[in-house]
Amino acid sequence: MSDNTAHEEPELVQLLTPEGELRTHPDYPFEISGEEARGLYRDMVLVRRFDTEAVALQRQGELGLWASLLGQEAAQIGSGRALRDGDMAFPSYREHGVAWCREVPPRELLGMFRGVTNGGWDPNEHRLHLYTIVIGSQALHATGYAMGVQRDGAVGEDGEAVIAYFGDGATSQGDTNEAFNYAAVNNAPVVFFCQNNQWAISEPLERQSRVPIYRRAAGFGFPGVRVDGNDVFASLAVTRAALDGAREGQGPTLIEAFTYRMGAHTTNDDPSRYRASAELEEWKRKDPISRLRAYLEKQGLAGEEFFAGVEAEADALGERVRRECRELPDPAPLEIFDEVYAEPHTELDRQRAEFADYLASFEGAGAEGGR
Ligand SMILES: Cc1ncc(C[n+]2csc(CCOP(=O)(O)OP(=O)(O)O)c2C)c(N)n1
Ligand SMILES: [Mg+2]
Repeated sequence: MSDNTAHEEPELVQLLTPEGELRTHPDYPFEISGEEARGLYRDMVLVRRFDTEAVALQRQGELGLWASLLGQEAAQIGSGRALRDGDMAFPSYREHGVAWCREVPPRELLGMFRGVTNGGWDPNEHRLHLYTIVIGSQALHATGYAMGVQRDGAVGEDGEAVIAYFGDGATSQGDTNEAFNYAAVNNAPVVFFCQNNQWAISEPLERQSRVPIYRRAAGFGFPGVRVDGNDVFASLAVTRAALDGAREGQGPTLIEAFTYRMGAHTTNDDPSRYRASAELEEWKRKDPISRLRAYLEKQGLAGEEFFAGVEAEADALGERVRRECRELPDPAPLEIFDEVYAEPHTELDRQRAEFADYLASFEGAGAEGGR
């Protein structure tokens, strides 16, 4: 079998090396103030702490499940901070860093994984759609939404752009490929942000694609770019450029953020069964947070006081997350019927009444136990 592409070293946009050195890239001129760089560091540290706490809460039985973002902080914070307030994002289920940038309170994220809500937050308020578990489907939702933006005329320099997040595994889904094609032929203002974390549960990247993921965009007729997903500067610069392109009528871009899932797929998974620990060690050296810390230190942009301050903030966040998680109220059982349909109808009323009778059949619990 001939294969001309799979073994070439693909170009990777990198602005910050694992050693914390700044690089220039001809296509992505980049300048950042000390304040902004410190802000990105703080975001990443706080999001990592939130994630660590959530894993621990699951282990303690407070959450049913958690999907850790460990290792993917730069891809998410870089792209999340590239969004303007009015832009719309469509996440999968691991985008806690993006949710952080969209100011979704951490407890709202925990609600779904605790099983006390079917959603969590108001997508319009936060400009972040609800988490999507059905792999790749949000790429179509984002494309449809972007076509709506186009039809509303909300385009141009000050217009709205849309971003869809999904993983390497999702690129094998029909929905994702349909979204690519639909976005391309309609020139929709959408950015496809693929976090290639090298694994789809236990399936490695080579089971998803014969060519580097970003190159698949060419077949659909739009640009694709591979960015170092552990480099927050590059993730920010590349996403910002793609969003601006979408806004200005240049249509979709596929960004492949080359990164690594440092943890398990979810708390239900044990990666030691299918991947070598040497792989993990190699990626630890590319850690997104330590390279930004190295940059801040080398440039004299932050000292001990700053780092200790962020650490103290992380401790406070951890304490808050643990408390708020335990305080999340259980929903009244009959609420399950409330937001299934926009309008009530007789079949739903019948089901609700039947469930209310069932609840009332328990000793000491009336239908008011439901509502
Ligand atoms: C349509 C569909 N098929 C299968 C699954 C089961 N499933 C859940 S996560 C996952 C792997 C997804 O991998 P990837 O897209 O790389 O995202 P990652 O979990 O690595 O962030 C699969 C197959 C699902 N949720 N939806
Ligand atoms: Mg993956």
